[in-house]
Amino acid sequence: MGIRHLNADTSIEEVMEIIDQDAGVIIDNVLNQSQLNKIREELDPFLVNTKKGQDDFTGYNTRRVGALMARSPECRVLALDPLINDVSKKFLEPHSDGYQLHFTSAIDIAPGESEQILHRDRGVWGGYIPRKIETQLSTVWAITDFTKENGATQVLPGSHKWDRNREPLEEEICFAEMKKGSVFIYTGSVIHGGGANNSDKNRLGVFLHYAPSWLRQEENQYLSCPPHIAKDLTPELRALMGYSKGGYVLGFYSDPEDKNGELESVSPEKMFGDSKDKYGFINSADKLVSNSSERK
Ligand SMILES: O=C(O)CCC(=O)C(=O)O
Ligand SMILES: [Fe+2]
Repeated sequence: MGIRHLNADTSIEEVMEIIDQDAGVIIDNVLNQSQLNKIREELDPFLVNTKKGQDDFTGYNTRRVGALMARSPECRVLALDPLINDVSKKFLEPHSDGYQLHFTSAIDIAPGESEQILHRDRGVWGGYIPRKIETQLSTVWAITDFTKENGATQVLPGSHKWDRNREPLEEEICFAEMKKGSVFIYTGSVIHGGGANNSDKNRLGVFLHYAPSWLRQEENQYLSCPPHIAKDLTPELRALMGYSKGGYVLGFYSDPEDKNGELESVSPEKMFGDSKDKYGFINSADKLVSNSSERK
């Protein structure tokens, strides 16, 4: 079994079908060369001085650069990609009233790196979330080609349905091999890990992950892209990053300087003068109470 590939003009139905079966799928050739060049130019100044990882998980020959919404205008375009956002919505909203950007990282695997420990990304929440709730929709945008030789992500398609203790066999491991400009979509429940780089060139991917709006984000978006930078982003992107509410009162803020009562218990959208607040009013008190116990 390998990882299936779809064309860039694929339908959301095809993507969802494969995600359901394999928990991973590649969409070929989405980005053009000029977009790839821009991403390179925007990330290189940060990648060049970043220290390599320091343990078996982050890799001793791998560089990771975050805060991509603040640092890279082109990565903002990727975060808002319409197909990816449709897939995130469909995949995550059965267990949430919304979804948010959860993690941004450029992962640059240098020659000589060994395989990353295989894992399920949902482990960041400590294993407390029932498996029936999908917690993450992830993307890896290939900025260089991804090959088995240069460290393409290792993946165990279908492992989202395995018993939690089932260990992968060597021969079950597949590789997210793809041309630069393609995107690998996978879920928080599939076993995967970075590959070993046995080539003489670096492998660079832009990782953008999404999660239900009620979960704590892996990368703190408010510190990685603070308000003085976020003010220049689009309202749509800000809302996706969490500068918005995730429910009637979830994620409100009060401006500590405000003595006029104007920015008291309001949606973060107000900070930027946006009037939108999807959860500004409760539909009914009954619904609010009934939603507070477990939904089937
Ligand atoms: O670099 C890769 O291909 C995968 C990285 C990864 O899975 C992680 O750091 O969680
Ligand atoms: Fe991972």
